[in-house]
Amino acid sequence: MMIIITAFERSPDGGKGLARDTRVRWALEEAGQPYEARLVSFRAMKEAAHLALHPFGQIPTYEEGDLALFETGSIVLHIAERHPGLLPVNANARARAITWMFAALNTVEPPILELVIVKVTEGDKPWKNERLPLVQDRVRARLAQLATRLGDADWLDGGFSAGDLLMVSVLLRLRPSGILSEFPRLTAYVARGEARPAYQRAFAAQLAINAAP
Ligand code: GTB
Repeated sequence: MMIIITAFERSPDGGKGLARDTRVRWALEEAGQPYEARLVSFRAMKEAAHLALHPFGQIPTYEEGDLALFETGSIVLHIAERHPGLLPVNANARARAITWMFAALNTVEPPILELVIVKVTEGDKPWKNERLPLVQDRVRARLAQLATRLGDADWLDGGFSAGDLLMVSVLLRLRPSGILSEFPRLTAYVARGEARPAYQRAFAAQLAINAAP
């Protein structure tokens, strides 16, 4: 059964890989699963056909036969549970890797999204200049804790896992801010993720769509 995901018809980042379909593509590439991408416009995302797949009118979604999923955490976990390579076999190591998936999405991503909101969505608001340094410092505090835990290891808990896939994906969103480069260990960690052949294929696939004339 062919897997179908949805992605932006034209991502606002022009193909930098920051939209969330990239993490799903990456997981599918790590798992060696072929897939097709159905591209949707911002208008189509809010129409009934897409809302039936995604109640919040967003991308990405995941369809496989009669299964339809939304939320990248759930989609990546689904892929990781069904195919080898993204979660350890040992039960405790597997539970720890899943913990890192939640940590990426529930603890590290929120302040990063807050930063995007202050800079982009609320960029013209009068409170922006007061709020920005506060939010930046909250991001720095999280990154400092993460860098301490990572230490000199290549990955968060032993071998590469779906936890690293989501954590690297979340951290990539920070790169345009310059904050990531304040943390050399995390910069190297993200570079290790990006160097993986599966990430390269996922990145190229979304770029091919977004860089098209
Ligand atoms: N929690 C959900 C998940 O993890 O799946 C969040 C999904 C989500 O935010 N989807 C965004 C979306 O559909 C795309 S990824 N937005 C349209 C809408 O809500 O109407 C967020 C995103 C968008 C653009 C860039 N960019 O251009 O840099 C980066 C990330």
